[in-house]
Amino acid sequence: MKKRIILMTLLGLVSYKVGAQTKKSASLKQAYAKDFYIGTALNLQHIHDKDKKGINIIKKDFSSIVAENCMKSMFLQPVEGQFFFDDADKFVAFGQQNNMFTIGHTLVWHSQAPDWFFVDKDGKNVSADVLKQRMKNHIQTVVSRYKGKIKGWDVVNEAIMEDGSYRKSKFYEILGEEFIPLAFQWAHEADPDAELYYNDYNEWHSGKVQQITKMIKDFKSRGIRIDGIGMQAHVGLDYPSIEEYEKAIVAYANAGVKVSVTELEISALPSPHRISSNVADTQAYEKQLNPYNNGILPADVEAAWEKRYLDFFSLFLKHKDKVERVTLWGVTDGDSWKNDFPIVGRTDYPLLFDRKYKEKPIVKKLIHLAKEN
Ligand code: 9MR
Repeated sequence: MKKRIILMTLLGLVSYKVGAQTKKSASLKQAYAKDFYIGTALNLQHIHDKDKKGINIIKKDFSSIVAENCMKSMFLQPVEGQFFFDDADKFVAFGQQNNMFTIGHTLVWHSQAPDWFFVDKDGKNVSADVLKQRMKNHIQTVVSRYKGKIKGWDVVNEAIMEDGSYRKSKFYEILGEEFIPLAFQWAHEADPDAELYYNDYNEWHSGKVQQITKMIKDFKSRGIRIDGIGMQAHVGLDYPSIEEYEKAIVAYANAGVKVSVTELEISALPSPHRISSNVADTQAYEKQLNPYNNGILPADVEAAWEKRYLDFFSLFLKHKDKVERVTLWGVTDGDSWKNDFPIVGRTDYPLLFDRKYKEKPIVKKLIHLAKEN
């Protein structure tokens, strides 16, 4: 009898441990594997293996990665013809080693392009032919280097404004709207198997939706490859509405492409006066716009913030036939660009892991949500 009791106790302990481990090993990427990739953005600390705790989270919870900064053109080609690939190579190798759906961000973007790209030696705008040749060389050098390894490219980033007009960037000024299809064609030539995306913020504004769906249809009628729209999701507690975001997902899918939710984070701070993700649109610091600078979110704010994550993920699950990937813009709150945007020096709480790398309760809730759907 005594032996039996000891055996039962031991069995109980073992199954408790197994249960605890199963619980511990439940990960976001496993929970959503049947639905879509779950991605995150890697910074240089991750890429150079200096942030071990961050890396452990990335390996456990995410099935897709994108480089937050190191593949932007000012870093890849700071001087004409001189490419710097050290960081990007390490990023891509990490994706390969860990079998992750690896995304390249971004080939053509008005921001963080090197100054030399658009001007001649006298500082004057280059001709259309010269800019085309520079774009083609940049795109094809980068895409062919990672052929077969980068699975999808943000080919063009943030070229269309909320009212549907084209951003008056140097690309547009010198080449007109054709710079977008040209970029897609050159990327496709360099890696015919890579998926190609147009990526932008505030893509739920009706003017933007109209212009982007028109562009997709135009590409398709001309036989130019476009696989998806990257819908950045730098969102807040009260913008945009789920309905607005949903309408846009449906509109892009109806135009014949997949949708990826890119750059997702939900700010827990009071909304700034102007809503934009354009890095140039900063605002002055005001104390009342930085209310939780002691590292603690009040319970009611945390509850509202969790509800927003659950509402968005419920939406993504509802449209899982259209959504290829959902990518968070960073791992921990401490990593997030939102601490300095649109106001420098705030303490925000937008991501799934806290400043001490602790998983927030929302992670288990998102895992549970996936299991229910
Ligand atoms: O998160 C990125 C931040 O570290 C950079 O300073 C900033 C400027 O390049 O870019 C941030 O990422 C942007 C992304 O590349 C494109 N969409 C908007 C993102 C936030 O600005």
